[in-house]
Amino acid sequence: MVSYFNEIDKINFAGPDTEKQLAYRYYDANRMVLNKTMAEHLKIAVCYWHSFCWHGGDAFGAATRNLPWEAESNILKRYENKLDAAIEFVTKLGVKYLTFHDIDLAPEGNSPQEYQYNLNHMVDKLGQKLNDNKLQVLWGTANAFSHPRYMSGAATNPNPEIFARAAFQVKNALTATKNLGGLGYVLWGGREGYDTTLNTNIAQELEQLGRFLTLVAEYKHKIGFKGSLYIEPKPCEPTKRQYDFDAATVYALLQKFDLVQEYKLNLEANHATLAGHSFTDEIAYACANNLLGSIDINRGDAQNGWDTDQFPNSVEEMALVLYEIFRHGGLTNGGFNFDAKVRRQSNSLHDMFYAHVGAIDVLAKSLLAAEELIVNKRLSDNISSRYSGWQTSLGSNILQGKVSLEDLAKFVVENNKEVNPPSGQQELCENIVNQAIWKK
Ligand code: XUL
Ligand code: CO
Repeated sequence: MVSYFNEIDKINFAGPDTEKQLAYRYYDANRMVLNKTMAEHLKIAVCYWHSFCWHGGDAFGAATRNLPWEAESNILKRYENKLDAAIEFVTKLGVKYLTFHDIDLAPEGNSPQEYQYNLNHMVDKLGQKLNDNKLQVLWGTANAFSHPRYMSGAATNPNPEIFARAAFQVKNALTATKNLGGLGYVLWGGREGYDTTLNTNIAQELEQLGRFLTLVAEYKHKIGFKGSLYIEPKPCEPTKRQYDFDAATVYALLQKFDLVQEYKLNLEANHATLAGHSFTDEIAYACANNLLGSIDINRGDAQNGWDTDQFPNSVEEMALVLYEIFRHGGLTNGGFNFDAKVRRQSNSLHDMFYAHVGAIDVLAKSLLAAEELIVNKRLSDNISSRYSGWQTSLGSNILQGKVSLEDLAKFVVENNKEVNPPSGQQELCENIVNQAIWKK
């Protein structure tokens, strides 16, 4: 087997004082944190598409990245080489999970039959590699947005034959994910949205989307897939407005189509910021509604509002994100998928290592800060005391529906006293977070 990264050794934990660049300063896979190892909590995944498929092109320029696994004329062999590169990369990085789209893994071919043949072929190869290297699929998905047939959407296309074609892909990709023992399956809306209301029947398209999501959930149960189904919200890009805009919009869709029990959310940092939310707020909303499933971890650029998919590099931001996730018990089938790509000018294969190693350390350091906040309970004690009034008979009677608006009005008149609101202590809370980050 060819090595694509032969100058790189396996990346190990070396502690915060190491001088080595390709070493972990904080990510110590077997370190116990909140009763589990770091690796078990984070379930870090490398995504196939950005690292092994993307050539570095952008809207203004051509490829900048030379991917040596593509120097092969036989197309199936080319995809087998790509698989070798992916497995070498994740094993050297020391992480356990991969994520992929159907057509990242196998060539699409020129007919549905060829698509199926190629996918089955590559699933066999991947299954073998996963076994040999003790790796797992965090989630699989289908790319129903790149091919020109999907230019007006997949499930929300005006043409039912395109709907059927997307169903064909999702059926195959979900079956493949199940056969590979994947922990989850993602539906990202791709082009499920519109560019102008002038040519769009929104009510019709929403009905189609609801039907599609229902068909996928039914099929999941039919084949006995035990993993989780996730929807990945994104407000726009590629379309002007997407139907899965953010966590709250997807929650409304799930309720409308009676699918709340079937889907959780795969929340992506850069998608939340495009929707105008901080990532922590988006996660908090999902947790409050029992919808958190998995995380696509990346970041945008604060000045240019598009999906730059950069690797996370701020412990200040990430500590809040991880605290929010872990104070609600962490992820079950989900993990942290690096849906992130190196910059177009980072055209050495080594840049992929620098990117992942640095970002994994950011996650690990942030997890330690989250642990400190959860264990010292200063923030959660503050919340408990702020809301303690709801434990009194007045509070519980209100929430249990035992009092009417008139009862409350009478209570206020009889009680006749002004409430002195206590401090919300935001600055103190923010100091407590920084102290947890700075703690050795
Ligand atoms: C696009 C995006 C996708 C999904 C999977 O912005 O995030 O890569 O994660 O289709
Ligand atoms: Co994503």
